[in-house]
Amino acid sequence: MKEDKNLFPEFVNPLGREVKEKMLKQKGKVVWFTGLSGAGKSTLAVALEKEINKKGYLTEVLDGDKIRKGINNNLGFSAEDRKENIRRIAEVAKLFSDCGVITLCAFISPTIEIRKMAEKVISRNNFFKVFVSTPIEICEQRDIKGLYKKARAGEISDFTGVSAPYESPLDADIEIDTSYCTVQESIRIICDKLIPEIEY
Ligand code: ADX
Repeated sequence: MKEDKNLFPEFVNPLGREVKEKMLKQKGKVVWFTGLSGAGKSTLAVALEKEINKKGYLTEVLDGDKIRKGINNNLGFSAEDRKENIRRIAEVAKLFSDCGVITLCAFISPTIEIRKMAEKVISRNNFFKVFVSTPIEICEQRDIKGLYKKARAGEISDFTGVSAPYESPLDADIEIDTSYCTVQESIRIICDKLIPEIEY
């Protein structure tokens, strides 16, 4: 039987990003939080999600704990695994943002090379980088998950900031040190710059 392409035109010409952005009345974007474990990346991503949801924006939060339990549950913390972790996350974030969703990614993403790779997958004008620059002393004092203590005791290897590197970005769209800035202040600073980029 001859295939009738007109039966399902949406399969022949799938809806493009622009149509989806028009439907959602927002412009897709990946907001990428980088920083040490305990710096406040996920806290800020969740708080930002709540704030912009109130303004009517559709969002999705991706963070280390969620992704590493699911799609990336076969990856550890070697340099190679971290690269693969971020590569997959960047591809997923691209899919979401191509649907017009504001995608909030909270990952240590410790090296310039890794973040460049993510930015390349996602594309520069779709990528909004937030450096959560809370110093290691503060992250270690907080030690919410008790991981710094274990890393210092040698029970966890390749721990970022202790036995594995973290390279600070020099080109972030926004830098926030959560030891000075409250969550509320941080969200205001991010929104002032982000909203003009995502409003339709
Ligand atoms: S990344 O380096 O590959 O970007 P990711 O953000 O996914 O890391 O995961 C970081 C989280 O994994 C941390 O917040 C912490 O809870 C946990 N973790 C477990 N082991 C390590 C480790 N060796 N280094 C850093 N984080 C670790």
